[in-house]
Amino acid sequence: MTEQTTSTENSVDQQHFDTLIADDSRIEPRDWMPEAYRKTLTRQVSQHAHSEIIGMQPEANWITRAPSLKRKAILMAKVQDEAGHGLYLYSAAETLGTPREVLNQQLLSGKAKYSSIFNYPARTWADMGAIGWLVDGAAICNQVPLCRASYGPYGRAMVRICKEESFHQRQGWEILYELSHGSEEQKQMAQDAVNRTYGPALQMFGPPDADSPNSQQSMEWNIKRFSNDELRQRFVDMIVPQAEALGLTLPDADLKWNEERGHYDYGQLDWDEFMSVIKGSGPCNVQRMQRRRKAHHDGAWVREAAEAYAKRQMQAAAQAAESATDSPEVSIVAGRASAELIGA
Ligand code: FAQ
Repeated sequence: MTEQTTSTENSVDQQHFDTLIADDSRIEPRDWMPEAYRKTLTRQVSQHAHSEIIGMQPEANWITRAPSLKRKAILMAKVQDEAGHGLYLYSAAETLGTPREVLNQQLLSGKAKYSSIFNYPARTWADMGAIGWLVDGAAICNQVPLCRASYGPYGRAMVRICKEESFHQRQGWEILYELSHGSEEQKQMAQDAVNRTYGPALQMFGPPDADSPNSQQSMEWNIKRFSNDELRQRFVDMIVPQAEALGLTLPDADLKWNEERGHYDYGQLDWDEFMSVIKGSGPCNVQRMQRRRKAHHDGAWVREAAEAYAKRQMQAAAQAAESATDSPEVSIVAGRASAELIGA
């Protein structure tokens, strides 16, 4: 192929891609896409998958200490849902061309990021409520627009994830409601969990727009539909009345309704702390990574067994197909079918 043909093909491909984006259509794995689009999606989707997997840890820690059988069953179901989200997202990321083992290795080696929020400890049972209400709440706010992400497999995965996250948020809100309407000690425990989770939950939306290197391009490609600050504002506006309904306060002295803007103003977040957490120095970064590496190591036999089983199934299917074509009866039926196909 000459160089000229290649560049003509590239520009035709690029035009087709640009048209799909301009029409707010979907890019599918079979479609040509610019390398930078593939790269940013692989980055975002895999980081999202890693977050779901690491995000199981703070809550899994409380399964054995849930205050009742019902609470334990609900929490177990929620943590399993998060594992499922990780799996849908790894599958979506793989359609962009990077194998799951490579993505996993990026997490285990500490090269890949995952959400800052999961590097904070879950100190009391009330944290299960605060995580559900605020962390899953922030996740929904951020992820509902991602259901319309331009990359088909990501957008479709997000639809199911968001439905499950809504249940997660409700169960968290309900835990906090029970506690905040219980004894004084329980109410204090709920308030303390909210005080500790509020700031880090607001930081889940990412750095302020002025310091977000990826936002503009991701919005031009219809991956992100709103900026980090727009979604953060939406979240604050959503949780203020919910906190009132819970009878709890949000730990921000600057939080107040701004009539002119039609939104709540809120105070500065600690962005130095955020940067230190995403660079690996949060309170639980080391512990989270140690636990993940151990789980990966301990799960080696499961992966080996699953691989051996899949190989045997494939061999059995290939053998069955071979003996079926050897049978004269099948050959006659197959011959008839092909004759019908060509109209003979
Ligand atoms: N933590 O230029 P931007 C959940 C990084 S799932 C750590 O603004 P972008 C469910 C960012 O990667 C929670 N790193 O980046 C659950 C980038 O680094 P890079 C996860 C962060 O991509 C609940 C750099 O900073 N959700 O909670 C964070 O345009 C309960 C510059 O930032 C998703 O992943 C952070 N908070 O916007 C599970 C949603 N923020 O790669 C279990 C999908 C930013 O250039 C229990 N992702 N960074 O080195 C997104 O929407 C976006 O990727 C953002 C970041 C909004 C997170």
